[in-house]
Amino acid sequence: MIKVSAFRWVPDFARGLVRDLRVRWALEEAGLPYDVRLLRDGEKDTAEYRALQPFGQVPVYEEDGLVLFESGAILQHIADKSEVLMPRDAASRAHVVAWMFSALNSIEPYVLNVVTIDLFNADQDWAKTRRPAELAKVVSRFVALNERLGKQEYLEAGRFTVADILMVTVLRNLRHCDLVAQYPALNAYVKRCEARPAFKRALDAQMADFEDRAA
Ligand SMILES: N[C@@H](CCC(=O)N[C@@H](CS)C(=O)NCC(=O)O)C(=O)O
Repeated sequence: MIKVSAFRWVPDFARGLVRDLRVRWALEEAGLPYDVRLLRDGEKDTAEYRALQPFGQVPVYEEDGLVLFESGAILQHIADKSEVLMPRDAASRAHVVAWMFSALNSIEPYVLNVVTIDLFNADQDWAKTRRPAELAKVVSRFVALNERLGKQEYLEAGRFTVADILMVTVLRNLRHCDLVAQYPALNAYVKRCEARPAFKRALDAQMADFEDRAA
């Protein structure tokens, strides 16, 4: 049975955003059952876990002796098992992979820079100075994404693919603000993807796995 690592506990602001969600969503879309390895406090930094994930992060994916880290690589591996997630013709596949990299490489870092400012450093002078420039980088990419998604429902291949899982889970990191909502086609795209039953099952499963602790 496939096994995915996840945190037993994270603070509320991170619930529904932790990257095992991407893996759960892809597995749900592909119809592949999985177990979850819930990490207790400190377990991510044990030698045993670091042997699976060198940076002590989630998710780790285990399947019949295969161990993978990096959510993008894990999603590509899952997508290779299911045409639901990845078209089989070479050109379409290459384009979907390009959008996977785009979500992780051209969008996620800029989105996370804004998140880092807004959620962890909003009161700092450096953050106030830096935010407009970081916002501008996100905006320039959102303008392009909004234009594309105004013409087509999904990023590539004329249908939902694994690239959409990555893009939407990246964009969800901005749920604390109205940045995505300012771009109607982009906003509709996120909602369209989040309305998929597989997403709801994945999100419910991640949320159900978190342990409640007294504040
Ligand atoms: N590039 C990695 C990033 C993994 C990552 O940042 N995971 C976070 C949770 S979403 C984590 O484990 N953070 C704890 C830490 O970095 O110590 C991937 O996509 O798998």
